[in-house]
Amino acid sequence: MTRKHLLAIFSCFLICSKILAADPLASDGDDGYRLWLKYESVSTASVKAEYLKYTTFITQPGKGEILQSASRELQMGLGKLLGKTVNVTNSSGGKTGGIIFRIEPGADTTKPAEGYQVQLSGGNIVISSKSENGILYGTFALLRHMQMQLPIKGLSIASSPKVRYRMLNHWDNPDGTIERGYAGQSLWKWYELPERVDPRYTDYARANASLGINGTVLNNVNASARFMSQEYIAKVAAVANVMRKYGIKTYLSVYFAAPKTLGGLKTSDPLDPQVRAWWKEKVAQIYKEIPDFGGFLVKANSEGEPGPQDYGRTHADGANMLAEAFQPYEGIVVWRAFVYKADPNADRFKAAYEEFVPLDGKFDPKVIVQVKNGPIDFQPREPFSPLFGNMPKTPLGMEFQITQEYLGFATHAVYEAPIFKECLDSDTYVNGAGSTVAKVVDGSLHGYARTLMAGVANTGNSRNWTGHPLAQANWYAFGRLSWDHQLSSEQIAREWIALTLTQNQKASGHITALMLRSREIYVDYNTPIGLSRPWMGVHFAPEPWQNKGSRPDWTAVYYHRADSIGLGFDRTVSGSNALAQYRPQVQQQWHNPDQTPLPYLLWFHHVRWDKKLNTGRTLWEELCTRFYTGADSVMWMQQQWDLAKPGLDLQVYAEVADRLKVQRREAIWWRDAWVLYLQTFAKQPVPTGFEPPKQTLEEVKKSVNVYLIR
Ligand code: BDP
Repeated sequence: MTRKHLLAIFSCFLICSKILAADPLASDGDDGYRLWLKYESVSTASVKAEYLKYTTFITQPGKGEILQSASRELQMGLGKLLGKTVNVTNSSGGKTGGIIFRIEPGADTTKPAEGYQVQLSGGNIVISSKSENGILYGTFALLRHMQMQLPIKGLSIASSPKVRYRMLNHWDNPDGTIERGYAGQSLWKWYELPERVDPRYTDYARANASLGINGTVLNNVNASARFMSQEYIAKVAAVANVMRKYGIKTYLSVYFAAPKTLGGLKTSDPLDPQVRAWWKEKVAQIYKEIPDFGGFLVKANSEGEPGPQDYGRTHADGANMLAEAFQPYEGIVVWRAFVYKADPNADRFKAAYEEFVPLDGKFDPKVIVQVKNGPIDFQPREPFSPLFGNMPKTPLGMEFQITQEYLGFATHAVYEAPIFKECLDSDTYVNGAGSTVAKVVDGSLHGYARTLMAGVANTGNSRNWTGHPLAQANWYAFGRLSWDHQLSSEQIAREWIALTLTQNQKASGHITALMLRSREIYVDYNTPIGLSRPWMGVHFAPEPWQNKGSRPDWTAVYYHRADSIGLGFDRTVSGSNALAQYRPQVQQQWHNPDQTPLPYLLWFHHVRWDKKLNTGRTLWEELCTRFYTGADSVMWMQQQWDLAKPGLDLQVYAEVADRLKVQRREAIWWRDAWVLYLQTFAKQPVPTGFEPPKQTLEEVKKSVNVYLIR
């Protein structure tokens, strides 16, 4: 090699390294991995000085592994927040200026064991609880307080969970794919477990524990029987060993026919003694490996999954058989109520109620029935499920979906706290006014001993966990609400923004506004005035014209019922009468089309195209107004995001800005698809003031087909 060559290589190296160094997006940006546990250096000097005074030591009584996680987290957090190393001692020796963990065994037994208090006492910060879990939650609360740079003076936080089982449901498959997952592959690397335990599992557990989540179901509800094999139980045990340190119990979804397919029995009939013995043995085998195993989650006789009805038995027969296997242990059985039969004349809305209400009081006390928030399926907006309140003798758990199956996957920014809150705050009127869904779920209405809130996870192995950076807020919001459903959407958004994105007040204001309006904007361009779209397929592209499916409720036309007269599903007494499943006060809100609030109108009524709504516009005009203003409001979201830019990390800014561009394009896609398709029935022009779609219906259909092929 000549000197000239060497020089050329050297100067090329210099230029390349300059380019790399000059590119802050590629090298210096926030990749989102740390979520809301960033622990960035405290920037306000006076606050920092105060924090330094109270963090000279950590006192941890005993060697419990959850306490160790708490002190490890504190050491790490304080190291980053304050740039100091803090030692852990087993006694304060009367010193002041430290953080003391205080377990209070046998204290007030009426308080739930996981509650905690964090307060200034005797010159120390004292974190007290009746349980190690509570100390861990208190530790995270203190770290949250410090990350938000709040004053130590007058520090007094007391909190306890309103719901006992707060869990994520992963719809992850053994091959690494995730059903309805949009953030990469599964976090669980089954092929390398149990020997290699990915350190990321610890960060997953930290993130959940920081919100108070205490359970995780590792596999898809459309479950593989493989998880019941000895090989997989050993793998699950390795993951459970990590979760345990953070107070998280591990659960599995089960395949109801496993006794037959895996165990080689002739049947999986829940009343068959051999089948019952098989499950008992299986559960015992699991507890040998995982002594704190959480329990089973079951999807049975739903969307082709096997279940007790295959043998002429009921959901209660199936659930109780499994509950029997759990009698010697703490574990529970979570039985899902997501069922609907392939009956061409039925209304899917009514199915879960019809199957489950007659079984009220027939379930073993170890069973919790898990109900999706709405009667159909995680739509952008649904009325609350009429099951809530109508099974007073059976604990009903809430199932929310955090992953954005119907909310634009990982490209649309939709903050979900308002969806969760809307359902929790709905009044069922079962015991008079104020009988909210939240009170059903937290057990205060019917006195359920076991209470549950589950969220279908939106995590994957994307570096930032959730694909869309703002989707982290949905994981966060679910966790915070499962602990305390009284928190407001705005409070949670502000907290998440401060911990994750920025503490710049102006930027935070713009992002809060964007987040709080994002769901309504999405509904407007996607499914306004009570439209829904749970038809088969990828659940992403607009296909309101889809009219072929192996069953009627797997088509789009089944749901919107557009015809030459009007639009919407008549669920009043003149139609399917699904409304009758609600209490009279609820029926009253929705039975008269003139008084039904617009967000629910087409859920319950078939409305004429030319009907004047209370906005002064006809149905057709109102629909167009929503589709157009919804799609245009994405530009408003873009503006808000741009205004926040000075307070944001550049990598995060750019990533969200790009995704918003995609959202804008796809919002127009949705708008045009609906407007052009519905126009074939309404036979009216797009109202003045709105520019008619540039494409034809055929062109939109083609673009959707191309999408579906891909
Ligand atoms: C639907 C999903 C499907 C799930 C099902 C369920 O499209 O993938 O398996 O719910 O919850 O929303 O079981």
